[in-house]
Amino acid sequence: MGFMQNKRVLIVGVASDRSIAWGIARSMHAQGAELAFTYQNEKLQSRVETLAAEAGSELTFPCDVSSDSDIEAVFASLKQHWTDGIDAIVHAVAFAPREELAGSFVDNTTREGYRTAHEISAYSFVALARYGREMLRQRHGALLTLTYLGGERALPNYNVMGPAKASLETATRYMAADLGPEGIRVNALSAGPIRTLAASGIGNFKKMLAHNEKVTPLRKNVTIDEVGNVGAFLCSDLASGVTGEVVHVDAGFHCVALSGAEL
Ligand code: NAD
Ligand code: 0WE
Repeated sequence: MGFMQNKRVLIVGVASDRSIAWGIARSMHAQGAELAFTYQNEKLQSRVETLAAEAGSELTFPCDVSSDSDIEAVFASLKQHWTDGIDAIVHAVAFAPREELAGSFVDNTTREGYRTAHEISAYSFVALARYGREMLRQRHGALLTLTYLGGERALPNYNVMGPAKASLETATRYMAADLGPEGIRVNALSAGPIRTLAASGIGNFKKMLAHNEKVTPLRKNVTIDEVGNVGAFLCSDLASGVTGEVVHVDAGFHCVALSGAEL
């Protein structure tokens, strides 16, 4: 029996079969979870429906996370199918204007870009918790978000996404403190770089992956399945004592200052 048997999970952030959210969904499905998915827009609808079917799910709902009414509608619909609540919500969403993910942070970060990055990449996690709170409370559920080391340390081009991830990680701790008394856990998973749609078109991403593979303690890049397994664990009862945590799934990159390979 899988460790997510009888668990009901909402997955927000699948765009393709390379999405980190898809890696998490696949792992959860393998462990027996029942899944529901949202898709950002009609362009992604059929792709998400196909992937959902692969994971044994017919529950897909439109949701642009910048819209409170979209988020509210997702839980209203979900309640019709899952009347006694939900066990987990996975948030794997980020966005900043492309022009701001390159070059000088100070010169290229606009008021509007900063606002957008924070709204879509950080506030949306809080919004999902607000609207999902009652369903999560019913089953002592868990919330999980995806973050990146760029929220802790500066690196080229990540720019405005850095402060947005820092905000997301701090929100994770405040949410853990707020929702803990209701038995709801809140964690973040900090993944190493992975080639997904969100990484496509990022300058030098290929170089970054090649460099990473040489310098991480494990001397490799992580896969969406490796991230997926830890995501499933964090949303399961195996992690019943873990909340407010940021778990790195990055082949150890965060823990070294020099790899030793360059000496
Ligand atoms: P992805 O492109 O597959 O997923 C990003 C998702 O965000 C897409 O499904 C997209 O539809 C969704 N999205 C963007 N704006 C939205 C909106 N307004 N409403 C609803 N959905 C919206 O890329 P990914 O790499 O799987 O990204 C998932 C998460 O993982 C992000 O939070 C990202 O920051 C994080 N992450 C990615 C990496 C990496 O290297 N790929 C590393 C660490 C963390
Ligand atoms: O969080 C991310 C990327 C998120 C992202 C990606 C895009 C591309 C398309 C946010 N907004 C947009 N806007 C778009 O128009 N990652 C962790 C992946 C990533 O992005 C980088 C990285 C890594 C890693 C950008 C620069 C340097 C490293």
